[in-house]
Amino acid sequence: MSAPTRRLTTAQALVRFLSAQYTERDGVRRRLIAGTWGIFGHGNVAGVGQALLEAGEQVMPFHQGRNEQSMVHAAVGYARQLNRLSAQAVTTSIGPGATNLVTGAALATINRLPVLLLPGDYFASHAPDPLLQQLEHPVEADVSVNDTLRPVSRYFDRITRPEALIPSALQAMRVLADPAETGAVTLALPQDVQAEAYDWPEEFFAERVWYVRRAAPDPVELTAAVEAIRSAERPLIVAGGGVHHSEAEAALKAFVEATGIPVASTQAGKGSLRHDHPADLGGIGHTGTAVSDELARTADLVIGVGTRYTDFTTASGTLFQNPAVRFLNLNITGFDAHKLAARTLVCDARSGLERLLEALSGDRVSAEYEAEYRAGKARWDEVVEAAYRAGDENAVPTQTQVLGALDATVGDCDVVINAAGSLPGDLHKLWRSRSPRQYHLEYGYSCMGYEIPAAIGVQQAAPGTPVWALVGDGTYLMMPTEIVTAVQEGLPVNIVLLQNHGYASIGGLSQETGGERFGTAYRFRAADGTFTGAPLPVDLAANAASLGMDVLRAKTVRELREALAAARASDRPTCVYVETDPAPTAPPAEAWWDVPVAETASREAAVQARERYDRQVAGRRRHL
Ligand SMILES: Cc1ncc(C[n+]2csc(CCOP(=O)(O)OP(=O)(O)O)c2C)c(N)n1
Ligand SMILES: [Mg+2]
Repeated sequence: MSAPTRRLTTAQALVRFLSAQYTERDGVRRRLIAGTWGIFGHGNVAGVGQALLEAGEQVMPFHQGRNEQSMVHAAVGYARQLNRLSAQAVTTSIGPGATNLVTGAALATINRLPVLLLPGDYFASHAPDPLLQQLEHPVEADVSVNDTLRPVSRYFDRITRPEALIPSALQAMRVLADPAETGAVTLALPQDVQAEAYDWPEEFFAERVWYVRRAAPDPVELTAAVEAIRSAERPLIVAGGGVHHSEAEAALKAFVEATGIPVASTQAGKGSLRHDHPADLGGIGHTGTAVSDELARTADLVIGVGTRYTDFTTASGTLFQNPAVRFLNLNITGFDAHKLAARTLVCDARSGLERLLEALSGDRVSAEYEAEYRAGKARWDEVVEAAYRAGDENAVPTQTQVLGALDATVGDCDVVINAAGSLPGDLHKLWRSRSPRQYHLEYGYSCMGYEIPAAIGVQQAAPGTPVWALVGDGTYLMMPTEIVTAVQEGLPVNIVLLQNHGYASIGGLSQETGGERFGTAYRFRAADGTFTGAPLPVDLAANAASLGMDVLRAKTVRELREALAAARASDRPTCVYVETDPAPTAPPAEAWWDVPVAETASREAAVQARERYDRQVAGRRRHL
């Protein structure tokens, strides 16, 4: 007797299959692919589009996006909010719809966050070649524009026959659900194959649970790690995004309370401890706090937990200056664990911290060390207070005063989203995270335009939670269009739009590195041809209103506070628009960041910047 089959198109089979996939961790089961974002064109409308229609909203919820890149951002926001235990798919047409995915895919993969990409592709039959939007490679005939997704995907296949979907779909789910491998996963779907019928084995559509394992530490590595911690006098934990992905916050808290070891965090790891925990030192590195960076300079053991050690964290290799410093890296991937020539503990963050704590039994840092970092933390709290405080309620707020007003508005579980501009640095130094999911900084790719679509994904993942997308004017202009989606879906996301007429961040960086702020302000051309004229008469608040948001314009600190409270109380998508005072109220950088400066130049600013640069480079260490 032959096994039962079901006759469906490839696209219908894929949608049915995706709707039956689940993850499970700690006894909790979730849909692996909870919904599908889509924009239709000839590359997917009759295949995946028809299949989604036939499946219906109950089987596979569908969300309409405005731009393929921002659909990926929304999916990434969703997956991050749910600690990678649930993800979304994104279907696109072929050609421009597909290549618009590349930036989003890179962002997902670099941040180690799952998203399933389903771009349409050329006809597997090659019958109508070249079809509209098809790349004709004169030598490699099987290459399509979708091949641009290969380097930014953790798994890639082109499904050139219906039955080829079966092994690839299973591999795709494995990668999405695997904490050590996850990122963007691409199944490119030739247009003709999407619509082709096949007799699928019924078993392909059975419910399948992808168990998200908590890999335990290896006993030999554990013994060595315990020894390293016992013999350290000035240990410092660097908490990265892995703490959140693993939901290891409580284990980390128990570990630091037992050992007294303080925690500094990366952008992805901030909020691993509550900001007012005595062992929480705030951000580390170029955008870190004075207390974190001072401890990093003098630490004899740096314990990285779930961190990739980007240049911002290591101050481009200049931060860890103790000649005796050693590293111990607890990470789910061997790739990250081995960075900085570390001792490794390749395991899940939560299970690793729990096992370390058991094995350490009673070891604690000295009282002097604890008193030292507590005093440093208290000093930094005053820096935050000063940056937040607005003396005059009727004055135009500075950017850090905007953060102060938001700090006074949010509750413990509000989510604050940001990715690029001068805000990430200010937030890393100043934000007081009150809960693990509150601080949502995308700083692996630092992609302008992530914030608004990500807010939609976060809101889908956390209904009822106030969500704030913080955007500069440059970032807003990069990608405001997903506002329409928030309006369409009735999602009450909030945007705080800070107008400072251009790229304050890159302007400042340009100034420091000899570029004299060239090309970073949004201003009219002056008589000399440079962009140094009056600010542009662009009304971004009116733009947000035109896309369907409620808009509140705040001109003073008082108006801002009222507007933020009103936005939080509203059940409509609301934009709080504020022009900021450029007065520098943000604390300066406590550590360097390597941006190479012209080695030869005729302008004095660059010559001086290069002298400063050479002094900084000299401080770089290679940890071997
Ligand atoms: C997509 C993208 N393009 C370029 C950059 C480089 N970049 C980083 S910050 C920035 C300017 C951001 O301007 P705005 O949002 O107004 O924030 P501000 O710097 O004024 O705080 C640019 C161009 C980037 N991070 N992402
Ligand atoms: Mg700006």
